Amino acid sequence: MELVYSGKVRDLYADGDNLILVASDRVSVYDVVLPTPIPDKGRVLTQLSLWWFGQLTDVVANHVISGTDVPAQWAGRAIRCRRLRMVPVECIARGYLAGLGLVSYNETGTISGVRLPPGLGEGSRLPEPVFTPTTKAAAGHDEPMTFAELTSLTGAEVAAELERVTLEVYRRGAELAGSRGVVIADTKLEFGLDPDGSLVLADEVLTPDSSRFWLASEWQPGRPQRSLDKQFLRDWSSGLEWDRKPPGPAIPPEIVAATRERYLELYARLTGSELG
Ligand code: PZK
Repeated sequence: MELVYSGKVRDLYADGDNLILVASDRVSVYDVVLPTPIPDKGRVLTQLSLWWFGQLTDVVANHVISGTDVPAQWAGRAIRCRRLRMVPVECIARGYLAGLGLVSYNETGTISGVRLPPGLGEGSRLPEPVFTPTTKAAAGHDEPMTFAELTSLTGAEVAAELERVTLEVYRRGAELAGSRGVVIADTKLEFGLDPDGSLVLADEVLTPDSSRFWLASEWQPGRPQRSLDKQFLRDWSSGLEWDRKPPGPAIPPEIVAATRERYLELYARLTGSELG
């Protein structure tokens, strides 16, 4: 199969008219891919994404053709999907302040043009989830875009639909996760258009690689939150003399095992079943 694109932790292949999206066991910390894989991470992310796509079929159509009709070497961690015309925008919904949303709030009191109340801090819950689209920069960093810029890129109708569907996916995901003790602080979605012009949810959805997951019992606004999936890796790596530039350090076996357990626990907690 032809490799179309290779990302930090995932790869995309073409199979005739279809695409095969493959999640690896690679893991990144501080944006650097480490040399040691986390066994089952690719399976957890793929199966979680497939589960969410299924939960969301009444909200939006998705690109999935099959989670099983994939080459045997990628069984469990690949999705066969329709090739779409992609909307070149990262559609982000934020329900809590973290990352670039926090930076924007501290500088301007706003995110994506939406004024927020004063006195919020790191990890604060927002009064309402906010849609914060960003450009997909070919190289370097993604830039926030205004709703007007989104409109000039996609047209008013698609822009309005992107906002509505992104916020609805976030609300539904956050509500379900919340009932199971998990905070979804924010999430990044990607959409395509099918040949008749209708919006289709693509890529991965509500996984720990595309979203910030916190344990509700640990959430405490006013300080950096503990990451549900990567906190062991962060704690271990922050004790090293590593400048957070490539190459990253090899992960010791006990940290690999603890991180793997966290991914499997996250899957079981959200979906209510163990990953086979
Ligand atoms: C597409 N990406 C990002 C995802 C990677 C890179 N259904 C689709 N149709 C057309 N293009 C894409 C998709 C999807 N999904 C997604 N780039 C193009 C990406 C996964 C692994 F390496």
